[in-house]
Amino acid sequence: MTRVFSGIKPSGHVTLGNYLGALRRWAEVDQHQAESLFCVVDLHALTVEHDPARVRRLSRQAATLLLAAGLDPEVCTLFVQSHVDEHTRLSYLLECVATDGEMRRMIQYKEKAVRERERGGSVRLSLLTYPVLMAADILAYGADEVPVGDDQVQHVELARDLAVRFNHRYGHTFVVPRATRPQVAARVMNLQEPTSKMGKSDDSGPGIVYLLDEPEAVRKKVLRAVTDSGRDVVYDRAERPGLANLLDILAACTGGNPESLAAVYDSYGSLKKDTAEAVVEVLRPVQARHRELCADPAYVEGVLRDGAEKARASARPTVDTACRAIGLLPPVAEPSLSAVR
Ligand code: AQP
Repeated sequence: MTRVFSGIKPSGHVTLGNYLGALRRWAEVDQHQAESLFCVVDLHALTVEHDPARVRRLSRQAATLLLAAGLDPEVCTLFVQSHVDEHTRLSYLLECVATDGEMRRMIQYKEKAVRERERGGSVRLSLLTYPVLMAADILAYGADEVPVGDDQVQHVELARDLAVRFNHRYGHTFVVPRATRPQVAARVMNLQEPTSKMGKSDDSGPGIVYLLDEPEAVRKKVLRAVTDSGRDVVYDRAERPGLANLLDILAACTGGNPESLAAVYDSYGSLKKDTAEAVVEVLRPVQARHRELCADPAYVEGVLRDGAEKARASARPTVDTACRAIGLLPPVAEPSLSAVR
């Protein structure tokens, strides 16, 4: 059976981009078609300036939202990355296979390093190396597929490269994974800056729709989305990015196709209005379920505890094999009682 792994980083409130690009597919498709593991990748949230209490809060919230979005712990494994030591064990081994140049080419590193410097902070070493940790997240579970939005495809390609290199040098150890992307809304853009991705750790603003936004806030943000100076409604990502973003969002929310939807509209106003309502309707059941789950935190904790146990059992054999393959001595077993006597 195909195995799927993916994760979400508690670096901010979950956005419509996260939902349309990743979460919804995990819940509606992946968990039913594959042996699936989904993870709140909290260690990744420590790579930039962070508030410890906020990361804990956001980790709980992300896990609750994954369940609210429809992940079913009866059919998939849901857990928190830092609860499973195998991720960091394997990450170091993969750092011994990755190169400095490879890390410095990562687009997210370049963009986030600039942003950290602009905010007056320093760039943490972990921001450079976290794509290796992400490779470990994926390879530890022998995942065949990694469903992600566009922005994470480069990192999954790195995981592929490291798997191939490790296998070549030290013997076959890892499954070589591949990224899968949604057909529409693989990169939802900021409504106010439609040439930039809608990012959860961006300074919050009217261009970002959060999964827990009230309907009125959603309507306001979508109705005020920056569009282009033209009047006709056409789908052209390069020349009309604001319009294309709205058509992508509408298509993703209604199951349509952005090009065909463009032909249905003759004004920006009606497109915005329908898009706003479509988003409100998509978020409504997720928000309702989130409210129910918030009233039962013990249930969420139980899911995460059981998930971590299952994840550990699943990752340990592969990580142990990788340790042996790369040249580490197996730990010396406890002497048995009879041998001591
Ligand atoms: N704007 C987006 N459109 C489509 N998919 C997106 N994803 C993120 N933003 C968009 C996908 O959501 C999944 C979880 O993302 P992540 O937690 O790994 O964070 P990220 O990819 O680094 O992007 P974010 O959410 O904007 O966080 P920050 O601001 O901290 O970088 C992934 O599959 C991602 O592709």
